[in-house]
Amino acid sequence: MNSKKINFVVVLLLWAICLQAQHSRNSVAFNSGWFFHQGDMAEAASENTNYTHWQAVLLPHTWNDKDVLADNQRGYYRGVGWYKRAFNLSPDSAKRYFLRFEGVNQECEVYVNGQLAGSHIGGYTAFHVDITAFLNRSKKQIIAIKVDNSFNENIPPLTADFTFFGGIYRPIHLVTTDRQVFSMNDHGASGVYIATPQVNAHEATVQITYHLSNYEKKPRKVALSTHIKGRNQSLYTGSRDIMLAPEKDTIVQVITEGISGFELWSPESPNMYYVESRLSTDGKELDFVTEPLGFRWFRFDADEGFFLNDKPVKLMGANRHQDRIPFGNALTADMHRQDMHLLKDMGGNFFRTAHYPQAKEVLDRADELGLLVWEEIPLVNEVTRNEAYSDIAHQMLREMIKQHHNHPSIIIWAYMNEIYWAHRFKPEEELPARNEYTVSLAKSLEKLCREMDPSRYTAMAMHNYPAYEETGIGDIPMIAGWNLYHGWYYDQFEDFGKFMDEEKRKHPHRIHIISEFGAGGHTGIYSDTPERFDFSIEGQIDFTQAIIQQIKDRKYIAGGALWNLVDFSSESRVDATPHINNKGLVTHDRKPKDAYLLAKAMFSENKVAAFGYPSRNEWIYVAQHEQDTAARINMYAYSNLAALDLYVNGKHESTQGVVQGKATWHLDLPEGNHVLSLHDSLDVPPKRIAVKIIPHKLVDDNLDLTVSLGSNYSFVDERTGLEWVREKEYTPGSWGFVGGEVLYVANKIGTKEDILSVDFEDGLYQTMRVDIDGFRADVPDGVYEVELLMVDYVRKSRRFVDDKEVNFKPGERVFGVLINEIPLLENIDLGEEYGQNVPVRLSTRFTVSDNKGLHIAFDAIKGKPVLSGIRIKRVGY
Ligand code: GCB
Repeated sequence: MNSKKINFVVVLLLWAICLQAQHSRNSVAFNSGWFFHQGDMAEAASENTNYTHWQAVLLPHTWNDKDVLADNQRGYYRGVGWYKRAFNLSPDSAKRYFLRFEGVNQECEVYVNGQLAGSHIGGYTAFHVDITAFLNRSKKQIIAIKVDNSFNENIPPLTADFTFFGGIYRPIHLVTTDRQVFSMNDHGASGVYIATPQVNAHEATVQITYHLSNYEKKPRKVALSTHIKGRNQSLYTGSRDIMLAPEKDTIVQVITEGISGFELWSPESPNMYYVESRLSTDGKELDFVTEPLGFRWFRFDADEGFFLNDKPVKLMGANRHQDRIPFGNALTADMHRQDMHLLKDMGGNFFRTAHYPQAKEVLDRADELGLLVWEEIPLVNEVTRNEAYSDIAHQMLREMIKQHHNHPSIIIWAYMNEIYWAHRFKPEEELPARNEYTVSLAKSLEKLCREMDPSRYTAMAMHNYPAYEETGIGDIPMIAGWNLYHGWYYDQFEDFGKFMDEEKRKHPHRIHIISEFGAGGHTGIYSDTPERFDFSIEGQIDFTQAIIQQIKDRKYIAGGALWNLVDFSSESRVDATPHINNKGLVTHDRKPKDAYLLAKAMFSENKVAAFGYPSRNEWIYVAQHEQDTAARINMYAYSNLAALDLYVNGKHESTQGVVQGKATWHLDLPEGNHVLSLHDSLDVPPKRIAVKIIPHKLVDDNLDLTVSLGSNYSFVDERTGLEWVREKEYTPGSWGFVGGEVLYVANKIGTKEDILSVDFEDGLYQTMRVDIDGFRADVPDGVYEVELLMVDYVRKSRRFVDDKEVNFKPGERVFGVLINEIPLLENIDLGEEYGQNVPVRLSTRFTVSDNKGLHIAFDAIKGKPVLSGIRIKRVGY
């Protein structure tokens, strides 16, 4: 043979091998080439492909990625959006064609060549649409998809603290099969359901239930073969003949006992196996699917907590929302993966898919990384009392359980979150009927879970509200999940333990788990004296530490999931970062906060150590008296070692014990740059910090004093790093406020209202000194620019706001402002001239002479003057 011929044979051989590797089922990603139109459009479903008012998009896609951000508009588009694309396909009459949608929020109609081929309700589970009958014989096919995320009282969730992004936000696949297949019409699932009814460390029984479809008009005999395999290892191969009934599904169970030679699945060793299932006839493959399998068993005990493979495991981790700014919920597989790695690297072994079923990618990674999962359907805050709502809730539960049935990571199915939360807004007389309905819905969902999957536990997440006890709803699920925020929304940290111990006393046989606990943390808010609900990084640290410790101290608490792994979008939420719930352990762009590092230290078994303040490198220290010339800086490190040695600029500073995951140093540092390091053996990168001191006496020629009033924290504008230092009281020769008091609303410092149009500075405007007399700074003679920041706020304590208009309140806050007795403003009426929650920023230039310094005085005429911030900057001599 000449070499050309040899090459030819090799190519042919390779081709043959490739063909063999190709399976009869062909699934291709179908995410490119789409056009999108926001809004409804007559004829959108037609075969017309004039895309004049359409925009080219790549799936996954959401239309709300930008309008949930700070856009000075309340609300986000909830309505119809259309997706359309043409593609070439000459259908083979011996094949079936399906579209597999992994997630579309929340109602969807699929049109193929102008005809409705299928529809789906519910935004968080997958579904299949059989398009075979709608394909043109000619090559060109047009798919148009109508998606609607409008409020619909029949579809959960009705209300919730997260954004209901609309769109085809998870991938689509075009699946081509033969006419005998693993069912494509069983709730968007694979048609293969695996269980291990008996398993120990050496031997297991694997039970596989197959749903098989035959699209032919006559019965067909097929061979069903099953191959259980691990990496380079085969555990079982078997085959049997099955007679498939015509044009309907046949259900077959394959039970194989005595499977051995496997390694168990656990968080430390997540050994995965796969079940390959093949349908064939006369040696020709008809269909092929692969599903995951892990060998493990588990149980919960009311007193002792959770056991995996008979070993006690404290379930510690976080909840995870699926969005990311500025992509909304349209995340790439890599983004989902990144979150799972963050959780694993934090030392977590557990997470809750709050508040809805999540992407396949998430559960695949949970299997592979060894994360135990609580998965739930989105019944949040309240229910609608009608049949349609109940039917859809049941359908969601069925879909979730079927679709994710085979993931060894899943241990809990749940179906309600704080389902009495909205009680507070309902008429009192409605509550008994509402409760009765909710309880019966819970019973029915519970029953469905247990029937469909007796191998998992069931749960419900409750909050500390008496109706759960009064209605007995807490007794329905197998596990009582608790969403608790002691020391954040209410009470003190230690009340958490008291609350749980009381629950344990009342219900000694219940299994308890903490389904949520968390505090807000803003990476621009820092305080040496954190307070409840101030959003300071230190407050988040203290909360996280105190609650984790109390969970660890109680054996009967099976575990806890922090709220939330990530900062997530909640369009109508206010707080220190409007539109975002910032209880994340990492920021929305996935940068760890201190609480993440602390949790890692408290969860991890391997040795860990890290410096605190991962995103802070500059400290401005405010000298408190004339002799105060060194900056007092609190520095933290998080670790699970007993003690840590700190070195400052190469010199040993001190050894500090690690208490509940954290070591603290109070450093006195001169102005300048410093390098902090831990012992070399720990391999922790040194932390470089820059320290500035604002002296007691303001003598600096380049003075630029930026002060946050009425606050217990300093506020960093994260766009530029500009820090507004915490206020102090005026003393002669120095600077500070005169008179007034710190604003508290409902016992929380500052207002937590959305200060309109200044989305990076809300935390600065939100705190203020009320009824302030003035501000003095004994600056040297010269020209100064003086800026005053103030806001008339809405005097309410509320978490969510959907006001569409600015509220004007004339005559309630009228005052004058004088600088060194010269009137700057007379009769300013904040509520009338600007409106509530509208930031007011006034500035002027003023020449200080005769060593008089600056004296800004507020002259109250009606109501109380307010001041949130002041900037004094020297601009001339
Ligand atoms: C809860 C809810 C969750 C909220 C969280 C919070 O209890 O279940 O959806 O986001 O509180 O941050 O207020």
